[in-house]
Amino acid sequence: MLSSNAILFGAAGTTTCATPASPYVSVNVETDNVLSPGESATVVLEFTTPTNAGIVYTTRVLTGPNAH
Ligand SMILES: [Ca+2]
Repeated sequence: MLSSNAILFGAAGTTTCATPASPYVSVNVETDNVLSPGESATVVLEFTTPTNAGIVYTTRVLTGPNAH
């Protein structure tokens, strides 16, 4: 979820498999394409806020084939 006054910079698209529809980025989990036990991934989210007002967001992790 992302407040309507903000845009996720570099979003790959918008989720379609799980509501609410949300902008998403893909996470690099190495060449096996799996986030395995003990493995970690870091994601930097950048937002554009045309009004410079505060924004609200929550994150989700979706996985599986065509998880977005
Ligand atoms: Ca991996």
